[in-house]
Amino acid sequence: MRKIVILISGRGSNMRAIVQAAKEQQWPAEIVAVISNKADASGLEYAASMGIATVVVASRDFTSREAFDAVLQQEIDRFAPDLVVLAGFMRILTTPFVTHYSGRMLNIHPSLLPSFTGLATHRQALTAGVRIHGTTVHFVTPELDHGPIIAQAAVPVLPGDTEQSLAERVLVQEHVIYPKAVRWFVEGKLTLEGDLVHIGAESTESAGIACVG
Ligand code: NHR
Ligand code: GAR
Repeated sequence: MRKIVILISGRGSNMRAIVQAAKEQQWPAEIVAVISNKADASGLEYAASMGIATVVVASRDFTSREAFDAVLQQEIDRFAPDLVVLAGFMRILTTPFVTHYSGRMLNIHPSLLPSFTGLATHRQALTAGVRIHGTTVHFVTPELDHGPIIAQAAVPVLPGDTEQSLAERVLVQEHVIYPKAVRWFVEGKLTLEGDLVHIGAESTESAGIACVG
């Protein structure tokens, strides 16, 4: 069994989608802990209700990113995970931390990378006037939102869309592609060749989803 630690900051709907898929599809993997940098993250309750260990490392109690990341790393490594999954985790991570989990840490970002890195991606998309928006699962590298891309899903931007309506449409697809990408990782289907991700041949065609509105 591969061991997965999931990091959240809030609602944790992506975490929930991964926990449910692992259970329903009987992955050769176990979610061993859910760790939040915020004590009031509502996703913690769901994780606890599923019998998953929960940990809070409150980022606001730390004066430096280095100190926070050091404790976070210590807490993660107690569970000896094969994979660390960022699921709505809202803190930028330092280079030593990211390097420690090189090739075994994934993130889902709410845009079609390389467009719209950073925060407020749905606002960025509406401001840019793009007709297609979406979400990306990628390996985490020190440079924010620039790691090798594993899977993407595209959704239309519709007339009258608000940040919220667009976020909801994107989130539906996040819950499709993130469990799929994590499953590929635990099944050993992902290989990194430099900056590019290779997926076992039979899976590659479903790594890009286009949702026609
Ligand atoms: N860290 C590294 N080094 N590389 C990445 O690719 C990372 C990362 C940490 C988080 C997720 C990312 C996203 O998907 C992620 C990818 C937080 C911020 C941010 O600016 C930006 C991108 C992401 C996550 N956070 C503020 C900060 O100062 C705090 C914002 C808040 O607390 O609400 O850390 O979008
Ligand atoms: C998701 O849309 C995720 O892509 C995004 O936050 C939401 C978390 O939802 N992540 C970021 O913006 C990272 N900076 P969830 O907590 O319900 O999974």
